[in-house]
Amino acid sequence: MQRSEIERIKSDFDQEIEKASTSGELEQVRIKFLSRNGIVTKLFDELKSVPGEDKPVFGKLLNNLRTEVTESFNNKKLIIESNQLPDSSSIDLTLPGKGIKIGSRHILTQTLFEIKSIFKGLGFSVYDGPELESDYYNFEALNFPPDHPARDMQDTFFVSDKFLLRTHTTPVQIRIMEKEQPPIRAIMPGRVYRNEAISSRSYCMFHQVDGIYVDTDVSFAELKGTLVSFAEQFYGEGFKYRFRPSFFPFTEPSAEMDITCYICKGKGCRVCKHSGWLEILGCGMVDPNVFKYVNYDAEKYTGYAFGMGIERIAMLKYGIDDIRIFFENDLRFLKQF
Ligand code: 2NL
Repeated sequence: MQRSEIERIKSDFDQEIEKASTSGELEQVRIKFLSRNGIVTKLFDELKSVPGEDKPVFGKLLNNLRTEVTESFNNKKLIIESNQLPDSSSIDLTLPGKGIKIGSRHILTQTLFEIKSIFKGLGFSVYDGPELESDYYNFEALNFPPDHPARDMQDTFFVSDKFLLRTHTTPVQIRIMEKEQPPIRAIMPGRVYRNEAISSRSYCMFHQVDGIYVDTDVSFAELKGTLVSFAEQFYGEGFKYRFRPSFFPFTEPSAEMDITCYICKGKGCRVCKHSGWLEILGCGMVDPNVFKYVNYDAEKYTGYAFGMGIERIAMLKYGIDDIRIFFENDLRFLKQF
């Protein structure tokens, strides 16, 4: 055994451990130098044939070699392992996960859900109808005289002579009455379109809920009772209400319902234009002319009907002063609900 041999083995090992870059290559180095038949282990066997007086010197050299080789092997092992993906046993399943951000329903959808649920509780069914309507369902069957201003091109998006984007959800009522016989108790929520100048108060598209109840002996008192019950559930109790005479082509008599402005509690503010009242919906007794179009016996049946704009209701409830903000998808607005 010679000192130079030990030094050569050390420098061979250094070169090979430097080159090893995977745990497979590292294992090859371990087998070559450190296993039971490895080069370093074998050197210890050769120590037996070293003359007695040289033994302490070579024993020390070999021990140093083994310590250095083992140490640099372990260091390299740590480096290679830390670059690899952790195996499943090193994943801490008790760490808190990354939160998934979920969205929320649009404030108009929330308002609509609430309105629907209140009317369902009062015995109404919910119906749906087409947004592309015919002039017949949108106007004629609802008793709009041929020269009524609402038929004017300025208010209505006509698609052709006969077809248009519905200006209210009331035409769905006609479709239901054509198919079903009284008693009918139904609401129709949906999107409607108006060809109006866009401002903070009106937009070219909005949402409406229309309701109707037809049976024998339906009275205006029942209409009031139903709508007051709706308002109490939607706005909470403790407000005053009033019905003012109004006009719609499809109801006679017609009325609009006001409730105490709950922003100022009736004292007068910007939202209620200093009147203390908020108009929340239009209503009336179904005009017998409408019954003629759907072949209902106007002598036998009476009905009440009402309609409300969902944007308007939400604006009043939450103090929103510009209708356009509902459709801008600005998260700073949407996140508040
Ligand atoms: C409003 C007013 C209203 C109706 C809708 C209706 C339906 C049939 C017959 C008669 Cl089938 N009327 N619906 C009645 C009165 C008013 O809506 O201001 N809507 C936003």
